[in-house]
Amino acid sequence: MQTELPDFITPAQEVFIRTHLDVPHVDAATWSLTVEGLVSHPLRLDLAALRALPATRLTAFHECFGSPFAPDVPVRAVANVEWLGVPLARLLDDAVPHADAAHLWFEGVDHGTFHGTPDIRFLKDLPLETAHRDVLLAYAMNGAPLEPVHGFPVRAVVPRMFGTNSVKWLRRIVVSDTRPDHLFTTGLYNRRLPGSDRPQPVREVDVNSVLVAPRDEEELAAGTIEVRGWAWSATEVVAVEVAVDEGPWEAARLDERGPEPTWQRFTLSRRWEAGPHRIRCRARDRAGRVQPGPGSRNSVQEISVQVGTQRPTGRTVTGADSA
Ligand SMILES: Nc1nc2c(c(=O)[nH]1)N[C@H]1C(S)=C(S)[C@@H](COP(=O)(O)O)O[C@H]1N2
Ligand SMILES: [Mo]
Repeated sequence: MQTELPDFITPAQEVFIRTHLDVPHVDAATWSLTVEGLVSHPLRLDLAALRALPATRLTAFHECFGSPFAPDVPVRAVANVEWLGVPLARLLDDAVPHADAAHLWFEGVDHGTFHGTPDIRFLKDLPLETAHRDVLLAYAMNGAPLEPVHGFPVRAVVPRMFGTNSVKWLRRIVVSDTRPDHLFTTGLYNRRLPGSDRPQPVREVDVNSVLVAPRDEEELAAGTIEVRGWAWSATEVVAVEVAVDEGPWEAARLDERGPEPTWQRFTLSRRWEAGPHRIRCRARDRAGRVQPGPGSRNSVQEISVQVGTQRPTGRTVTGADSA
């Protein structure tokens, strides 16, 4: 999949949408969020109570893992979003988890049938420590209330992790000493990482990058052309290289990441000869991970362009030109 992503912040209407069940229509007036299970003080907050708590802004990339049935297929569904909400840590501090609490279950309002399993809810879990440190309970995206498809009125946002962990239409957080045995936790969304033979939950994102210009199959005039794109990882991306045709790999200019887990812009300007060309980009992160070749969900992306000797007009060449 290729997306048009010119801006550092992706406008809400261009952010990809992923739902497994039916999109619920949540009435903000009756919605509430509970924190329950192994806690000394169970909580129930309505929207006004949540919004009255001190809020935090977080700009972060947002990436879908792709189909849990095809974990090795690249989808490159990615965006970069400014969230506003309440750190989950605040609610956990109020609720006071018991000493044996180790996992948090996040339950959405949505339910329905998923691949033949009826009556299922969307549920994910995280280690208590991770959730306490990172999770934001977001009620706004890019300065506007969440749209219904993106989880109105409140969703979890788990920075640096695949989007599947960021439960939309959040209604219940259960504090537990065990992981939930559930289709979306122990059933689907598990994978083997390089160097390990045990499947692990789909959590931290891989190092990845996407080309946004030129576009696949674009026709361009010969001369200086700038290649542009975005790179991101669970840690900072420290290098992006671009290869044209057989290479070599050339270092692109790469923006630094800053303190927040955002994506990073890369650009490379070079002169192009007329003819067909292919372009690839590959990112490396601070942990030393590099995007692999074909066969992985974060494989190096490749596009094809056609460079002509004249500026393309988008119209058929006329008789005078072709004579
Ligand atoms: N309740 C609920 N939360 C959910 C999902 C869902 O189906 N139901 N899909 C997940 C997946 S797989 C992704 S990639 C992100 C997508 O968020 P978005 O649609 O706002 O981009 O939401 C996650 N949270
Ligand atoms: Mo996803």
